[in-house]
Amino acid sequence: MTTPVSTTAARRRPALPYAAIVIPLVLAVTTASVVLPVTATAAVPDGPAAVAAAPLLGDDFEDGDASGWSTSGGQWSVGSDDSRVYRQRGGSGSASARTGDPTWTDYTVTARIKPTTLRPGRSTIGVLARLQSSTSYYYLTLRSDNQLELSKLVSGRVTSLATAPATVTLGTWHTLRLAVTGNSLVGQLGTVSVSATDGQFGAGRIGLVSTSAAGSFDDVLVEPPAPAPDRERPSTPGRPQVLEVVPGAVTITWPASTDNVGVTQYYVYQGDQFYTQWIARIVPDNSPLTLPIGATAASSHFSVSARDAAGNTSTISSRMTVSQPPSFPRSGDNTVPPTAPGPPTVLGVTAEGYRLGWEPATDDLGVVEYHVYHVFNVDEIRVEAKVTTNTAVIVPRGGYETVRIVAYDASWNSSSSVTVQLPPPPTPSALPPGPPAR
Ligand SMILES: [Ca+2]
Ligand SMILES: [Ca+2]
Ligand SMILES: [Ca+2]
Repeated sequence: MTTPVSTTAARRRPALPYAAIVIPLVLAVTTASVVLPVTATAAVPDGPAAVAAAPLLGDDFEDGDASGWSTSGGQWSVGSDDSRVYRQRGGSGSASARTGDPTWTDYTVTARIKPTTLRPGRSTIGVLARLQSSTSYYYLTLRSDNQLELSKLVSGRVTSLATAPATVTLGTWHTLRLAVTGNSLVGQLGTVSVSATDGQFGAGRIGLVSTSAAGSFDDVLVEPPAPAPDRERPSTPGRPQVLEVVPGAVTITWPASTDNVGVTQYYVYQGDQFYTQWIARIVPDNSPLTLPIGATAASSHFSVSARDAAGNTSTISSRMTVSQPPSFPRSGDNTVPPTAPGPPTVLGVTAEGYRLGWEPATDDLGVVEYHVYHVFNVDEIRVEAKVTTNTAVIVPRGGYETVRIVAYDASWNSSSSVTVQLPPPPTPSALPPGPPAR
């Protein structure tokens, strides 16, 4: 019997019917068939890739009956082959068996068909779709003269819509597939396909047909059209938020993105200069995420984009910026920041670089750490040193460069700072003359 699949899963056998079916290529000759030593593997869609929506109907006849089917012409009965099959034994005249729902519009009907009697000429056997009455429908058939034919029957009058050469072999299973989608009609037998555009019948039941032919039918399956691919990108995620900053790391989250299907990934971007940005992590959701902060990053910025399973990517969120944290754990809840340290001056030039010094900052609880900010290459900014005393060594880069000192107390309150220009590195001509060359 036919099984409406809304209540139970399709009753098709999972392994055999829709797996790859090997069809011998047979050269059609009027007097004899010559079997070529070549086989074609018909890649009939199966498995997770093709199964997006539940089938509308499936019947493998293993329950031994054909309830749900109505017939006209022929001699229809459920019998045994390699499994239970629906057989049409009448080898003359037209026969059809129909089932399904007259409101079905777009779908694919698939069936395995084994012709057992084909008469010379235009003997046909196949599947039908969008049935209006027993004499009006679209149908896809195997023809005894080795053609795959897509046709339309209107009040009993046949219009051939498309044909393609195909190999039709008595006593062999053929998987026929007819897809009706809007005005598009596509028939398939393995790698052979036929198609046409016709809008006369917009909806209707499915069925099995034969004309001057007998055969067996099995594993009838009706599936809704594959869902349209998701082309809608997720919404832009919200600006990341800081949950916690500790020495060398920050923990962030962000307001989630939404998508018509579903967000599957977030790309988390990080940068340590205005113009830098790299993918720090790819994560499945906006759960708290801890990321390292580079030791010389004056500040680090974070932003995220969302992706769906189809690979659509949202625009990137607004940036959130975190200053380089002190190198010691935050303690206490003091709120009074240190005073600004004095302007840094170059105390001397050593092999390691410039030795800087500054007047110490003061704080109600005490200064714990100084950060030396160094700007060079116009706009590149680094924390070149984190020190506990009021001196530090930095490497001059040349060109216009500035430095400033920020003081931190134990509660990570930070001072203001005074920016000064760093003098250019000494040039060789300014150095004292060396010993005369010999
Ligand atoms: Ca069966
Ligand atoms: Ca989407
Ligand atoms: Ca303080």
